[in-house]
Amino acid sequence: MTAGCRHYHLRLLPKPMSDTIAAISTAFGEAAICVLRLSGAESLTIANKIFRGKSAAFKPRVQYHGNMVDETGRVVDSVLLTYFKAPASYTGEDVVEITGHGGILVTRRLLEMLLKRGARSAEPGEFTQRAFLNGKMDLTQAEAVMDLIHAQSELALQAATEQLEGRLGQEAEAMRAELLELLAHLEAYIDFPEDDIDPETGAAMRSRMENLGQRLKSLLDTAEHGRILRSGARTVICGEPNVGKSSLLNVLTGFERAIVSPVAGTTRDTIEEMLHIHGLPFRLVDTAGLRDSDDDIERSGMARTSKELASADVILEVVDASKAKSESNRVMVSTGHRGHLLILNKSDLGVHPSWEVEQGIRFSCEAHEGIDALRAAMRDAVWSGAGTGNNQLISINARHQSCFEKAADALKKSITAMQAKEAPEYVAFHVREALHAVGEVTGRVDVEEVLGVIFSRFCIGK
Ligand SMILES: Nc1nc2c(ncn2[C@@H]2O[C@H](COP(=O)(O)OP(=O)(O)OP(=O)(O)O)[C@@H](O)[C@H]2O)c(=O)[nH]1
Ligand SMILES: [Mg+2]
Repeated sequence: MTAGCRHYHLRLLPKPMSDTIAAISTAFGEAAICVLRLSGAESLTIANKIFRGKSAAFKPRVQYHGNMVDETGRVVDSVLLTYFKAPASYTGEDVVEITGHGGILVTRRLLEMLLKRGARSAEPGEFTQRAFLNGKMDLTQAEAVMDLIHAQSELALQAATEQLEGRLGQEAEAMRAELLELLAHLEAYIDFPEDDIDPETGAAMRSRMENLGQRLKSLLDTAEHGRILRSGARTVICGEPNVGKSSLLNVLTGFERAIVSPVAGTTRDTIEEMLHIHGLPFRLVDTAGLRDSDDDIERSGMARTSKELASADVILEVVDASKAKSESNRVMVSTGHRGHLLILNKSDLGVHPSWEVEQGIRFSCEAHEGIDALRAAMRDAVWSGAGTGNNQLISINARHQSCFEKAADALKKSITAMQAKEAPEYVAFHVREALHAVGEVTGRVDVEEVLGVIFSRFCIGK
């Protein structure tokens, strides 16, 4: 994508595609090479205005060596040029890729030269947007490009790759096709108002709708995994002062991230660090110890701790297990939280018998004991479904979630309407709503057109 990847986002509104766009596609900074990209009908003409090589004719997908020269005839860089002829290119338009030397100044100069010769500076995501608008990929794939770039863990990368290959898009399209057929059946009844939906057809349609509802549900179930893969599982370390919370953060991250000291109340503010465990991203938060205190700063630190706990996916409750369990040892967390893990720290000093009844992980920051068990427990706390089911690597994002929720809702209404023997128009209205919502996932909302195609395959009365 363009340099400035961090600001990359997809713009869904169509923009004029008649012009030729140019951008630096590699990251900003010094590197061995840089890649500039042009897309649009004038790509080759514009590039050729400043490219001086042995050949004046460019075969697609062949690299040509030459010099880039400015308007005074001075050589700016020696480059390789590749031409991709429409529609066989990333964007579906004529594309030219120029590989130059990756100096900051030289890269900028090359872009300036292209802009001077008639290209427009591309907006963030515009190459991918063109690919979508030209039908080279659906919306889920365009989003996967973004996920792929931002992926920071193995599983996130794998999920993005699968989405880029079109797994989610195919599932959405299959559901859309099913909804279209249902709609076609319903429309046939609408066209012949004297016919009621006969009970057998009605039952068959209802079971197809229920089946679709199940498929929507299993996709919706992947939303949580999707959120965790994209932004990390929020993991809060909490416990009384001085039990070893900051030490735990340091052990897990592998460096001295937080200050550790024998003085209770050392950590006043929340400290965050990202780490990866078994291919999953965790956003680890070390917090101020919870205890009664008159100190204002410590109290506001504790207020933050409570706030963090409210939104945590995983809670690592640390206790000093070398000391007897007391009421105050375990005050913080209701063990009803799905991701609650009890860490019996300081086990190198011995574990007091009062802890033996607890389901905790024997741990020692000092002796590095229990790390593997903790890592496995953390993975299981957020990724219980991994390795099972067909949707294990489909992990929908918030936009997909909202579309599928709308679809599931509309489908439920249509099932209720069928059960209540409502008029077919009424059932069809909700099926159409579901169809539209599923279509939004892949960006296919030209429902009328496809309806025509489906109808043409049906004979009257069916
Ligand atoms: N023996 C032993 N000492 C530990 C262990 N973990 C931490 N400590 C010691 O316990 C003390 C407190 O550790 P911290 O990590 O600062 O504890 P904390 O829970 O972050 O404390 P606050 O920030 O004050 O709430 C330090 O002196 C650590 O060296 C352990 O596993 N064994
Ligand atoms: Mg601390």
